Amino acid sequence: MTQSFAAAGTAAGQLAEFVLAGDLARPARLTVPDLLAWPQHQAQVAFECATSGTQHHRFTGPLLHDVLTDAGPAFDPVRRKDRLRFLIAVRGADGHHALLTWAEIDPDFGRAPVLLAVTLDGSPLDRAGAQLVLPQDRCGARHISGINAIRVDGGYTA
Ligand SMILES: Nc1nc2c(c(=O)[nH]1)N[C@H]1C(S)=C(S)[C@@H](COP(=O)(O)O)O[C@H]1N2
Ligand SMILES: [Mo]
Repeated sequence: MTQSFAAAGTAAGQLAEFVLAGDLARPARLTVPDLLAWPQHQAQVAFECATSGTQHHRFTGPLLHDVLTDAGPAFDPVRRKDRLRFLIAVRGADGHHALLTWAEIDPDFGRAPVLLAVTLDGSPLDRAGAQLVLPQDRCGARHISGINAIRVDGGYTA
């Protein structure tokens, strides 16, 4: 089974989509073409993989922060401390997953320019599904391809 077409559980010819859910005022289902509605950014990245060595790729897409902000996360936007307990869980259709904190991508905190990529080396990801891109990572493991779910969770406490 090739990862790209299994990615978001779609048959060939259909658009992949992912579920955006959790503590959000406006949960959504988004296709890769839907992601063109936000300002597009570009990232030229190099990352190391433990099994396949160093890879170089160019990605374009919206900032994860912009897309999630428009979904209405359940914190008070003027109280910065309110965001600090929010987590973002991202999952690929093959079950590969990773957690980010909201603060990691927030312009007031870590400001990581994390993308939801819609193209990879110039090719659209419409059928393969959106890809998480973390230009700041040395290791490629968080570059989740074939995203099928993103969950924002504000319930985390120690
Ligand atoms: N959905 C999914 N995305 C994934 C992985 C995976 O197993 N599943 N592996 C990660 C790892 S370990 C690396 S190094 C990069 C690049 O992997 P590739 O060479 O298989 O594209 O993708 C990441 N994204
Ligand atoms: Mo890897």
